[in-house]
Amino acid sequence: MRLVEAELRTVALPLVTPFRTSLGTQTVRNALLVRVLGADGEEGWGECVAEDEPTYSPEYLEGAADVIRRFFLPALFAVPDLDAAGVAPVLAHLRGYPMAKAAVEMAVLDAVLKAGDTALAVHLGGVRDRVRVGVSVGIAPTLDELLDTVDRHVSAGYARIKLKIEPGWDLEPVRLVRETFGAALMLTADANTAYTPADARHLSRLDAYDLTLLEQPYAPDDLYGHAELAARMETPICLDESITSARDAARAIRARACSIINIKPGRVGGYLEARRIHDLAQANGVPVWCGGMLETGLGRAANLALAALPGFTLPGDISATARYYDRDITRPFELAGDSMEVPVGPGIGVTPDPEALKDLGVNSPLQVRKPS
Ligand code: OSB
Ligand code: MG
Repeated sequence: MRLVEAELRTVALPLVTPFRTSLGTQTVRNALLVRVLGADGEEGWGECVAEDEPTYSPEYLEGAADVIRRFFLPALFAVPDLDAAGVAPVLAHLRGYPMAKAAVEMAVLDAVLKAGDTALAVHLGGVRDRVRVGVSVGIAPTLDELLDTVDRHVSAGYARIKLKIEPGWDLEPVRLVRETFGAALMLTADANTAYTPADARHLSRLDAYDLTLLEQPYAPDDLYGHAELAARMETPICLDESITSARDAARAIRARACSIINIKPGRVGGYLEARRIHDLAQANGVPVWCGGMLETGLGRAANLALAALPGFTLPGDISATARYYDRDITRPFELAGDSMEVPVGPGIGVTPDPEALKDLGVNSPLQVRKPS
């Protein structure tokens, strides 16, 4: 396609319950959306998963919007025939900002696939029409409230429960959930970098609770620490924040810093790099699963397509719309048994509802046009 125009806008989706992790508490998801238009009327949508503040990753929403407008779009306007695979190479000389790059690539991917009447799952090589999914459960005000929340999600049918942990909220909630729900519950824990290697002995006590994995206990750059912990613990170590590219993934596997990888397309610069990590992990016998960033229906639809690839053998952080929002910008996504259906429509399979964009929008769309 020949890119002629793009629009950037932010929508604010209040969360149904506050989401607390070791990094902070979120009550609203502000999402940056990218709409691209081609010379032949092609239209595509992308979602940037950068959060309000640079806590989970160095990116933040306003910074992402700025780098897209100021640098990415001018570089892409200059390409006469742009396809999705061309986006990353054109932006490669601009360092960093994987979440901003992923959003733009997603929009171009959606536009090109919609124009060609191909579903994203088919394009990526998906082999499933439904994928098993889990819920990421935030740090609760009390253990009783945690048990209530987990009970609700287990009763709803979710295939796996992930507990957010931090120092002071780790062994006890994990033990209680394991004892209350029994050995059959697939249970994991995510520390979002809240520990250091000085906590290795303490974390090893999690081995008593048969977790499927422990996600990102240490700092993103501490591959060596994760390798030491992985050697010491029976619980498999999974990396999230540490993996921002296929090259990172190769290094982490080689260093034995993890035996499972959480793949988030935004964190790694897009769905195409996400697929490369999937392929590499599969070649190395490393299971992967699709992480989440409290996406709107746009990102959720695309994540379901990614999770249809064969190496995504563990349930993803892709929950039903109702677990996040009363009102989304797309049609709602629902749980069917312990799974969700992979969208079959062209592109990412959904488009935002103009009414919802109007009602939830926090600014008017910023239009950026190719200079003539
Ligand atoms: O670490 O996986 C994480 C949400 C925001 C930032 C980081 C993480 C998360 C989640 C939520 O765990 C996953 C979801 O979207 O349901
Ligand atoms: Mg995580």
